[in-house]
Amino acid sequence: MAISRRELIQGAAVGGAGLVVGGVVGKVALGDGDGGGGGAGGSGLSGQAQKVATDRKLSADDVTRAVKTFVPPGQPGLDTHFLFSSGGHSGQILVMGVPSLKLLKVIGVFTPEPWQGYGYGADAGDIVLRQGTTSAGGAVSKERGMLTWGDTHHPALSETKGEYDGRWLYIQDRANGRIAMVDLRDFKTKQIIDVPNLESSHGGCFVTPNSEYVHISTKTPTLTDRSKAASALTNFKDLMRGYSTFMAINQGTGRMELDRSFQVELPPYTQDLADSGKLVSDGWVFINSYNSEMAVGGNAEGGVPIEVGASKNDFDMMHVINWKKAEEVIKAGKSRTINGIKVIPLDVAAAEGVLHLIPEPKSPHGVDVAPNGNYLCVGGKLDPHVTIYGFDKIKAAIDAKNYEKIDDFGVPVLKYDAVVAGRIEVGLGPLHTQYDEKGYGYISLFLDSAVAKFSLGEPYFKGDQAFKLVDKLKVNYNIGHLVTMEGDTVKPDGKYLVALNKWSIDRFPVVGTLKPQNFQLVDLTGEKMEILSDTPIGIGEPHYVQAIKAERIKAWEVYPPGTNPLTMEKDPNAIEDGKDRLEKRGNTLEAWMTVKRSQFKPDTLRANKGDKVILHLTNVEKTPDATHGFAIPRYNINVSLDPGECVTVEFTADAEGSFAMYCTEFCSALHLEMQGWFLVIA
Ligand code: CUK
Ligand code: CUA
Repeated sequence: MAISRRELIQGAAVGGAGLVVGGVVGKVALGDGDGGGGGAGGSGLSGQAQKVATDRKLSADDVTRAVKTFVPPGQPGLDTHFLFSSGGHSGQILVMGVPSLKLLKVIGVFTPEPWQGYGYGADAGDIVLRQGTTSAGGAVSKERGMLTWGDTHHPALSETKGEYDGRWLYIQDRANGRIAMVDLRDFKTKQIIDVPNLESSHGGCFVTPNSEYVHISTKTPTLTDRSKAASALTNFKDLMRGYSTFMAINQGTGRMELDRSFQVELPPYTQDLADSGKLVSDGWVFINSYNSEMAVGGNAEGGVPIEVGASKNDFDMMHVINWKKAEEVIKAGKSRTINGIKVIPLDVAAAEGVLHLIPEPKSPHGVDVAPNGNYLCVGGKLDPHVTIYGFDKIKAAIDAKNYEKIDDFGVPVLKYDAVVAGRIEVGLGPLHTQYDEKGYGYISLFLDSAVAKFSLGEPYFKGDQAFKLVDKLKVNYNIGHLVTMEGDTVKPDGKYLVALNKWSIDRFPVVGTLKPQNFQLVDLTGEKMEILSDTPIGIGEPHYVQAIKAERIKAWEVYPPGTNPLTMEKDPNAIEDGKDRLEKRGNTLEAWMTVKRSQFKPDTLRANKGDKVILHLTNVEKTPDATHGFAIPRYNINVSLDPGECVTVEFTADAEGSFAMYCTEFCSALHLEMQGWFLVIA
């Protein structure tokens, strides 16, 4: 099945002419019953159900689809999986149920989130957002002020032995090269780190199989000396570098620890998607790249646009990193500390066998490791094939030093023919691959607006059953990522796939000029893939999603009394019911307040203009869902207090007047009475 480089280039040219294989198009059932079942009359329904189906013009197929995805009132357990979706430009994470695709939660991450009071009023969210702007890497951000926006792309659930364990969730900010950690006990963001030496990011996040590290690498390379911007593009090769970052995870808290983290310096290509090895390839990570041409654009200065310059070569380079070896190199003291993180320089990485490169066809996009850890599927983007590498072959080529050349940066490039296990023509614009438990891969085809299903090789399929296109499904439209249930763990859970479509065009009512994204739920249980539902996403452009079995999530319903969500421990300023008090010391007003149905105690706060105000608020409720809010109009203060939660708000009373502080959650029949006065006296 291995194909020589010459054949490959010729094949790509032919394939580029638009040969579409398979041609299985999902038949869309319209209201008039052309869905194959001849209207609901053929459905075997009886009585009232039949009448409703007929009245609503639902075909038999529609009824089947509805039955497969319906979650009846009061039966949340019928959603068997959770989706954790990036929110794209919203800087958030969306949590949805599968198969209903109902939205369960929006988690504020890089963007203030008003309902949860995330980032309004010196509460935990505010602290996290602030730290996420000014932590180690944030040189630019420190000068420019607090970042209140991020572009979330790739969520990563924590893993134990290559399976999701439901403890933590990480996500990266593609725009600013930052990474965040969410605790799945309370679904709240606990930490944002501005990763040193990353101006932007793409590769990652993903965790290593036992959550030792969460990985994040550069997108566009970073200028290594900020004072040399004038020659950044003319001296690109010397001044710019990529970085692969291994953020060490504290096994108790899930937090990332910069002093145990490290980076591997990379050539200034544009590093793209990345994935972690698992099982046989545990200890390794793989990062795609494009623009190995190092095109810099400059169309106004006589140069060619980046899209042209970056598409010149027939091959780009996959980066193969041995992180266990990298750990040894660091232990041996061969790293340098740059901006607060240990970095293995490019020449050391090459010399010590930490970094190898592999040619990959034409500006690829996703690299995804199969459940057995041996196959790496690369989506060609500009090449109509999925190229499947074998880790066994990669390992053998590294051991035998089977190099095609040493590149300009001193990094050995493995022989392409020696490491490819198979190539399958799948269609136009292949991007990302997911897997099921039977040895099939599912790859998204952006240009074809389709999902292609293909078979892997041994041990899953042998002989002519291996590396074959077996099904193709049209989706609506222009699919980016896709996700199968637990599809990038060592044990995928089959059943469903969700297609994350960038364009929805005619799938939803017109809601103005910006159209929703379209999540399409696909049934994988039959011989042919089949679309079950469309769900509009109207809050940013999700990129990647991970799907986890619902039973793995063990979220809390109430906090133990007085818990500070930042530490998940009892806050020293938390109080019990009846222990409220108030202190005025010089220019400081400090209050320990209780919050419960339906009053704040104390409910009157008197400050002098210019005073520092410190409010410790404890929600003393123990009832699930008994959340209260606390808002002070005009002061932009708005926090949410879940049952048991303790939050501290600090600000300066700089505007005089009377301000009616109030509870923002409709918590009881006397919710409207849950208010008080904040008086600022000149
Ligand atoms: S990228 Cu968005 S479609 Cu950031 Cu994962 Cu491929
Ligand atoms: Cu408390 Cu409304």
